[in-house]
Amino acid sequence: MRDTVKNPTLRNNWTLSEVQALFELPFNDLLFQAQSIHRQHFDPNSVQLSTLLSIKTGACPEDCKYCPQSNRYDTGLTVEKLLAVEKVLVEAQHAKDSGATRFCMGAAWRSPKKKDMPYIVSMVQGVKALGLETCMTLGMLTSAQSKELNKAGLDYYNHNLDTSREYYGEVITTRTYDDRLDTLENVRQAGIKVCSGGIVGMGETQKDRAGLLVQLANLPTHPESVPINMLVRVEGTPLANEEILDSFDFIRTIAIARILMPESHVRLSAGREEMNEELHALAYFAGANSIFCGKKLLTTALPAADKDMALFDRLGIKKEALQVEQCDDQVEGQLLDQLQLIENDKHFYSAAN
Ligand code: SAM
Ligand code: DTB
Ligand code: SF4
Repeated sequence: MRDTVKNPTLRNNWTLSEVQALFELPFNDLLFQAQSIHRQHFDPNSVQLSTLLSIKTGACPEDCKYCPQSNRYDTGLTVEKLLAVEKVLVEAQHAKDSGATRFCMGAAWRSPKKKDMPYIVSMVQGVKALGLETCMTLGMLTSAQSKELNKAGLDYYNHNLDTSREYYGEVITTRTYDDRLDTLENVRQAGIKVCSGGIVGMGETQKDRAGLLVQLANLPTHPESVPINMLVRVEGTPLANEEILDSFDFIRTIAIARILMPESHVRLSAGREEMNEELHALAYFAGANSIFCGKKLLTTALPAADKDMALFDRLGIKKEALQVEQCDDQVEGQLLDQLQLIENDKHFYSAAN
């Protein structure tokens, strides 16, 4: 089964030097290897669509140097309190109508407080009842909070390691690398699927990019979803003037994520607004098979959805359909209806077949 990484032949003993050697391969050799592995595990012409919604925006006490939502940097962001559950559900319905199969809700928190949990639980239950997969990213989670969210029906939790352990302290000082690993462990133990990746283009070295991928691939179970974000350089953040990462180094990072975590969805995540169609196509060839699609990421822009769909058409890519094996009894009826609709939509590839 592709989405719960249970295959005992998958490796989680990668060494840094092995991964650095992959980064040193000639570009065509690396892409050939990544594409060959991709084809063994996925339909190469299918890409999963997720939609993001910021459910609580800005005024975050953390100091992540890349982030427009930290209260330490003046980025001109409009701060918003936790959205009402009804408002979230309206947005989730729009996302579903636009073809997304997963709805990701993000909050600018260090971690959720006790008073927030009932609202968060209602959001998960409501979005799930619409027949969408649910994902949240709320900062650090305790074991008890993870269990509560699993019970509510949360499918995925996004919590990024962001960079290598060595470079991490250059970017964030208000929580440790081990805090992040603890949250990933709590989420995994609670039975929620893990979405974890990082950001490139923050001034890190190639060794740091290799170090990040080694950390992710050597987790006891690979994250089911691995977002690779290109830094969005937001005015007012300390990284606003960071040098842009070479496009081919970005593609190499995606290709190596694919090689190391063959059964995971690798997401071409933030930064797409500044990537042209050719770079998108290369990322899909390197093994990226998921994107955020919709009006925006959390606070920054995304390419227009019709632009993404036009490129899918030109490349013969189809949207990945929701996998029936992931649903629970409550939403099965709605899913079957959805699958019926999907059969009539030429953009969809059914991963259930
Ligand atoms: N506050 C929670 C946390 O940090 O765990 C959840 C929301 S936070 C915005 C989610 C992720 O977005 C971060 O871990 C980071 O990887 C990514 N992110 C934030 N700002 C970004 C930027 N400017 N460019 C690329 N990725 C970014
Ligand atoms: C992830 O890895 N990238 C998304 C999602 N997980 C939450 C967030 C990207 C945020 C980019 C900056 C912004 O829009 O605020
Ligand atoms: Fe806060 Fe998350 Fe942004 Fe860090 S990445 S400042 S924790 S919202």
